Amino acid sequence: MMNEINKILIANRGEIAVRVARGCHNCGITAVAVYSDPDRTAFHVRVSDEAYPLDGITSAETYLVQEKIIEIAKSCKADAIHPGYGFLAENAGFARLCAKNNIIFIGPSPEVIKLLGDKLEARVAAIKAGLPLAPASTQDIEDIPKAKIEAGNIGYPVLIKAAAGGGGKGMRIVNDEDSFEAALKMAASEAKSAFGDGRVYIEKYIARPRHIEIQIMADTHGNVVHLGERECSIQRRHQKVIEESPSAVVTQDLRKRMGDAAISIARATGYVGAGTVEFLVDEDLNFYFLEVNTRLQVEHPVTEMVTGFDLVKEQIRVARGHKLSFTQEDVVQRGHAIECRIYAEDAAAGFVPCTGKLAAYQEPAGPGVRIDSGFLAGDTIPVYYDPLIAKLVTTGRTRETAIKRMIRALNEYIVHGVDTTIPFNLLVMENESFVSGILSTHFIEDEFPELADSLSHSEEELEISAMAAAIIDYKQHSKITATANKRAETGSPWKLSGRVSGLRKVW
Ligand code: MV4
Repeated sequence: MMNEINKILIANRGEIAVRVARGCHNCGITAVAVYSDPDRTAFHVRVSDEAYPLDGITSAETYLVQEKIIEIAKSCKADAIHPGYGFLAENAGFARLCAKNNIIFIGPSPEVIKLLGDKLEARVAAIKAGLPLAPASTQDIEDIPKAKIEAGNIGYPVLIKAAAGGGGKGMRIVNDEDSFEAALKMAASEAKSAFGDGRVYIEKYIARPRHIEIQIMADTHGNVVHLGERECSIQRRHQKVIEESPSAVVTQDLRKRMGDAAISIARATGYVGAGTVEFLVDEDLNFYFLEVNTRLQVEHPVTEMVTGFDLVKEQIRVARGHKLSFTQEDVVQRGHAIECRIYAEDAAAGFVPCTGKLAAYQEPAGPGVRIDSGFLAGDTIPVYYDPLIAKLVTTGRTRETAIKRMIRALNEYIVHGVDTTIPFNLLVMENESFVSGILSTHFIEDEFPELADSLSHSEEELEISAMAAAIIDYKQHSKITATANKRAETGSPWKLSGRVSGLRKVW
């Protein structure tokens, strides 16, 4: 059952589209880009062999329109679609639509995407596969008195999670029985309006956990392997900022147990392709299953750097129906890799996007430096999408060397025209707790308490600001032709939107 793949349509933009195009070229495959109006001259378009317009501006008009992408794939005779991450990557309906049109979707089957996308079903699968989980309610909550009894049995504090959520969306911590009922109702109604699915469940709240995930790869011949862990504890608003492999706390024994657990759920669900099994690790190094991400993740390069495998190339092998190019015995983590995400954001103002023109842009290089980026000097970072500019990865024989190289590379990085998270990343690299490997998902609040206020912007506030920034950007475009010059005079539309007013710079 070999599938011929000579041409792949990349249904994404930015650094991941560039990364996938490189993977295609490493396999001798033609890479096809699609692009929105603002991305017409983007780097991902330039590195691809063919490119087709999606005619529109926002994600909802372009990268998310399944029919447009399928239409282009058919007319250019692409054999497969790689979704990257975000957009259509974990969309079971899109994977099904690809199959219906005889196009290979590079990822697991629609059934597996759907099953693991439902956090309650994923939990059931994990229990069946024998994975350790935090104590939790067994089903979604229907009856409030019953739920209260369950919460009491689990023991406060508990965390209410949305079945359709994931990535931290729609979660609520409840510290005592008195606040339980109101929190439950709020969580359910938020989940209903955010996901169209109000099902929620209760889990024991694990205090100060680390977020450690296992990379898995599975082929269609029954081979399932893990490629060790990534520690992703440093995050804000459930968005990761810095990731590394190996984790400072994972021993060979813990790695084997977490890896075996990840392989078990992959086998139990019939997983195919690249995936990530997320765990929380508590202060006593107990680990608890969280969820499975059915995509190639942003932070996959740290795994590539310590294992030496090209994950996109392996994804393509699997999609072709070939066996993985290696077995579990071949997987050895060598040295250390750290990734800093370079966002066009003002970290001091609570990581608010700060898009605009990269008036000057020069990436660092040298021993132990890898950069996956989506932009070139002179490019404008559009307001409409994720403001990730690049991922800076450094490696070394030891964690200490990787950190030193990261400091050197961050200092070498030249970005003029937008604020970036480079200064914040530098502060972390020089932070005593980070250097000692003392991490938790509360790292940023703990170590940078002055950011706490601005980090508590609600999802709603951020969304309103994003809309305001887009409107201002649109107006600037329609009024004048020399947008770049105008933008230089007026500054970032995010700032004009008033989002950052009243917020204080802390460095
Ligand atoms: C938790 C938790 C504590 N206890 N579950 C957030 C993302 C989503 N995948 C699950 N998350 C959490 N689940 C229990 N039972 C704490 C978090 C959590 C978190 C997890 C990983 C990375 C960052 C986080 C930040 C805050 C909370």
